Amino acid sequence: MDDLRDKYIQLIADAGEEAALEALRVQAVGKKGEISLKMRELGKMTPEERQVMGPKLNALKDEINSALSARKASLADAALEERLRGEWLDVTLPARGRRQGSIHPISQVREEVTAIFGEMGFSVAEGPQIDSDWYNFDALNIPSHHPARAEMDTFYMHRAEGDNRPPHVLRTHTSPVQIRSMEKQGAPIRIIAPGRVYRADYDQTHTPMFHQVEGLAIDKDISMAQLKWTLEEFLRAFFEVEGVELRFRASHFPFTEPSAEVDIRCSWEGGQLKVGEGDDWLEILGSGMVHPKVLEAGGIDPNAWQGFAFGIGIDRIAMLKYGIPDLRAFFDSDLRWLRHYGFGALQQPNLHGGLSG
Ligand code: 2U9
Repeated sequence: MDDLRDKYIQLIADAGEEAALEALRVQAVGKKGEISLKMRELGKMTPEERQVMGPKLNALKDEINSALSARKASLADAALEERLRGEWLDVTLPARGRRQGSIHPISQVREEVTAIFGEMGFSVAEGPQIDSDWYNFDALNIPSHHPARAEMDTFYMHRAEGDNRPPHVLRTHTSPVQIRSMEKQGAPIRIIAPGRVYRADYDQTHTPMFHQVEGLAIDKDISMAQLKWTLEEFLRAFFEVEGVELRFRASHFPFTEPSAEVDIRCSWEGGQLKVGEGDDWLEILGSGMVHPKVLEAGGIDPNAWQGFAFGIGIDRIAMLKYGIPDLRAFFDSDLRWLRHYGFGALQQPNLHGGLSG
């Protein structure tokens, strides 16, 4: 009996894993285990022998069960210790930096422009980027022989032989959007049309795709004075300068009459633009009173209505506001350029002029 005890106590102490302990339990105290078989033999013993052996076998069974439980617990403890040794965590390590995206400067400027004109009562109109040459040119008083049509370096859509649909172009300005809005909603109207436009041109200040925002206000008695006020308000809000000063220079566009190019007073000290001070003038946008022929093309009676229109290059005013010298930086996939000008993931100028990120 003592041999049996010593054997199992030793085997239990040597067991290295839970499965081995379970096998030992079956071998010793399971239904057909060594000790259970011995207990069955009690029936064949004399009452005297049974009185001695019975309690001894019961005690042995208890002892083995306790040893099994104790060993099982200590194996579990050891396994936990081992896991904790392998899975330690240094809570003093600096946190891993999160890569954060940020709004593209063009999108940001477009939002700024939309918000400013929105407060003045202009809503946003959108339209197709591929349009017929009628919407892009004829409706804007640019007939086929007109030099402006050639000047605009237009991308024409390819047409298969036998395709008799009117020629389509990548819009060279957002003006077709205003024509479509005039047709759809009639007068009075106050809209801005921001969006992508396309011209075959590529250098430091031109990219084949760029962004414009054009504005249109038509009512019974809209005047140049209201155009001037609107543009002054816009430029003051956009450049965040109280004293913006504008200069209207007579110009010519086929779609407006009279037409004016608008400059703002500025200085270029140390290569940095300051709006509202200095002795320089910077051309910033084009504008004018909508040509009667253009009103007519949009289905609006030029004898009853009149209006102003303007066009602004979003990329250009974004470059001026944020000091980006090369337009191509906006469309280059190498974002280090933009980061350099304050548009990186870590510095994120937001709509309210602050830095976040
Ligand atoms: C309609 C009637 C008139 C929009 C106008 C300009 C003057 C203009 C340029 C600014 C910089 C184009 O992006 S740019 O190169 N635009 O000078 N745009 S008036 O006139 C319109 C538009 C739509 C129905």
